Amino acid sequence: MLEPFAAQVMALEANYLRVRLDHPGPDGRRLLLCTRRARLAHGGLKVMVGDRVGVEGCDWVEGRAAVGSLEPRRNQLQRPALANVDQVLVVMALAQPAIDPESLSRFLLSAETAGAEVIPVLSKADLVSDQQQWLDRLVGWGYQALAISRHDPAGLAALEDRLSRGVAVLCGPSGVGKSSLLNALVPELQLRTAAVSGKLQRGRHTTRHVELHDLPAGGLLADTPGFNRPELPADPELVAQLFPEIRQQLEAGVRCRFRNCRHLQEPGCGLQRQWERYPSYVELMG
Ligand SMILES: Nc1nc2c(ncn2[C@@H]2O[C@H](COP(=O)(O)OP(=O)(O)O)[C@@H](O)[C@H]2O)c(=O)[nH]1
Ligand SMILES: [Mg+2]
Ligand SMILES: [Zn+2]
Repeated sequence: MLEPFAAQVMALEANYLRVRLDHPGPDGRRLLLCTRRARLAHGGLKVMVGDRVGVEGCDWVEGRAAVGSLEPRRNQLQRPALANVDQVLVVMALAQPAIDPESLSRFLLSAETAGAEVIPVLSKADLVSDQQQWLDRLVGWGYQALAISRHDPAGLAALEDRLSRGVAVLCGPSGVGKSSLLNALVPELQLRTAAVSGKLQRGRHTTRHVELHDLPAGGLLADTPGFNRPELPADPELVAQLFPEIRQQLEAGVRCRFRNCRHLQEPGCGLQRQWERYPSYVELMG
């Protein structure tokens, strides 16, 4: 084997990058702790978790090396900061705390900014008797959601089946069970999970960094620190692409008279407007 070796950044630590080699080294080792070559910094490039990199100067005994090059990103998510994402799992609890539709919608729209597949995951299904109502409502938003509970192996298996074996990330507010879900999917992980605290029924922030974990069936999954109000793009040109309700109509051949139709009230706009989130869309188009 000849350097540089292809690898992916699994985690960022103060001055180091933890990377995983695509192919194991001579002693079977795949994880290396790396410094950054100075030329990376000179290019003004900030390495992100999920980045594909070239690794050189390998010390197989100590498990150390250096990252010397960075490949162009397929896509990136701002919050959490993650590159080359295949699937964004937006986790919301069915109860404790109950779903706030506006917050769920905002998380989904924010997740769509990467251009990756977005899967709503409704957690703590064990706490409610009616999950179907929300699953049906999300079909109207353009999504095939999953209802799961960490106590229900069938639900976890259904989620594992949906994972593409690429890079997936758990997003959502704190306290919805993201870390619990990662622990259930990667049993040897003992991530700290916080008890839902006090009247607010919110968990404490216990996940501090973005980090990719190997899933038993293949693929990588990142847990992320919870945050409660994700950002949305200010540019109205980008907003329509964040709504599956619009994308699906355009893919099905709906015609608008203007090339750059804003799908508001333009005469000749073929978009059907009878969908639940249409008023939110209009508001975002400001
Ligand atoms: N009833 C129920 N509680 C859960 C489930 N998953 C997580 N929790 C609880 O929800 C709280 C927050 O969990 P945690 O995984 O730390 O959430 P995170 O902040 O999204 O990572 C903890 O008290 C968990 O015990 C679940 O499937 N069912
Ligand atoms: Mg957590
Ligand atoms: Zn239109």
